[in-house]
Amino acid sequence: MSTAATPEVTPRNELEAHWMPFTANRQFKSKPRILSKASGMHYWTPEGRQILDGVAGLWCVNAGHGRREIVEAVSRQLETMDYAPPFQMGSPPAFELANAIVKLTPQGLDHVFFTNSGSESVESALKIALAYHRVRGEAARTKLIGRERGYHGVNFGGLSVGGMSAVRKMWSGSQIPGVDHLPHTHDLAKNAFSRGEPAHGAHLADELERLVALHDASTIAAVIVEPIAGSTGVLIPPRGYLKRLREICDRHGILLIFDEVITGFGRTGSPFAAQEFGVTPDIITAAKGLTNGCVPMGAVIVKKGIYEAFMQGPEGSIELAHGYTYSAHPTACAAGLATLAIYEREGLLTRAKSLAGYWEDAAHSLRGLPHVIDVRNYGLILGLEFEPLAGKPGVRAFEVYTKCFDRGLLVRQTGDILALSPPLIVERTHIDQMFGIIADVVRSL
Ligand code: PXG
Repeated sequence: MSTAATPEVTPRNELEAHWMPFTANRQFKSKPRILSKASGMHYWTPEGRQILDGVAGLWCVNAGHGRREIVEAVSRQLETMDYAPPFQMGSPPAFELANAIVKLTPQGLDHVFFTNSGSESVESALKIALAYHRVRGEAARTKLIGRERGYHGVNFGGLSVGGMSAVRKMWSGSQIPGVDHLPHTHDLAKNAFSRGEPAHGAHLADELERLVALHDASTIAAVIVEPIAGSTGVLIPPRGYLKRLREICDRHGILLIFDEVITGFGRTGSPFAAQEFGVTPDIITAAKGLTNGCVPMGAVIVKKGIYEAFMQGPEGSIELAHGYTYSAHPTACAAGLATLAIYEREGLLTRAKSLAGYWEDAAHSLRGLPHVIDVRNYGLILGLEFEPLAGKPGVRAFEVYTKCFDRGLLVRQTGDILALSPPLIVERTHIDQMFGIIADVVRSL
């Protein structure tokens, strides 16, 4: 027994103060999973157990962990200048990073607005879309269209255009008005075990025509979709679907926003999914891989015409009343510049393409294992879906998740789906190891 004078600090007590995000706090705190060190493709637990990183942290550490060049760039920047106000002032790394980003984006997307996360990128993009129509004299275009099973972060705009019921329901009465949703594209009956883009479902883009007919194009500002939906379980776009969305948006003067928070920076085999799928949106939202996950940062990249629409009125007027204290933070910019330099030097933004075939074969070797009802993949992404346990949705995949961790592999679980998205430095031996562990765990269920 502990005494009042010398309280016994149990591990659980030490963990209590931190209200953990998107975490089953009580379950976690009774059986914690702690990571305390990382290098290359691996994490280590405090006890020294090595964990292979199958998810690049959380879809962000694309160049692998502990990259010396980023550490040194951040440290140099902190010593040179720790902070500079971003409003009405500028700092060199901000302009350098914006220039470096627009070299990677599809042609025509050449202006960058900096944020600090994916959620902030989404909020900024939605606000820019609404304001864009307004400054052009189309102020009635206030409606935003998202998609079922979309995830666009946790702030009110992103929550409202998002389509993840578990994330929305607590705030169902408090979402922003004027939002509608396209149907999701997940169709296991027709597309299970597709390799790459599923064949069936391009027609679902035509649902946008129905929403246009319902609301009238003159009231719709923008459509926002993830090219590949990540958080709701890796939903690959049906062949031709994104192109059709683009055509319908063009027909009706609606802006198309690609939320590339997870698909940006090489995940699909191209710098951005827009290039991979040959569809150019008007706005791209990004974050995560921009700084290799080292320093929080996001970006909204817009077409020239959008930026230019704002550059009017008195020259001394602030064109967009929006921004954050930490927009274009010098430390984040330094991390971003060092990260993009690594991506370029090591060819990481297209490396997923050369490994995609090997990845796909390894992934589809899981077909036929007990309870596996779908395997889907694109670039260096895997979605593995299990038949839910009767009356206990998510429990089966969570068991796989924890057993993988016990066996030394970090994966990501959402509902009854497991997602994999390893650092882009992954080697074939790591891929073999990942799928070997998953297969063993699934066989042991
Ligand atoms: N948009 C997309 C497409 C995302 O995937 C966000 C916005 C929000 O980013 P921030 O930086 O505010 O978290 C995300 C975030 C998962 C998982 O397990 C994915 C995300 C976050 C947490 C978990 O797939 N993506």
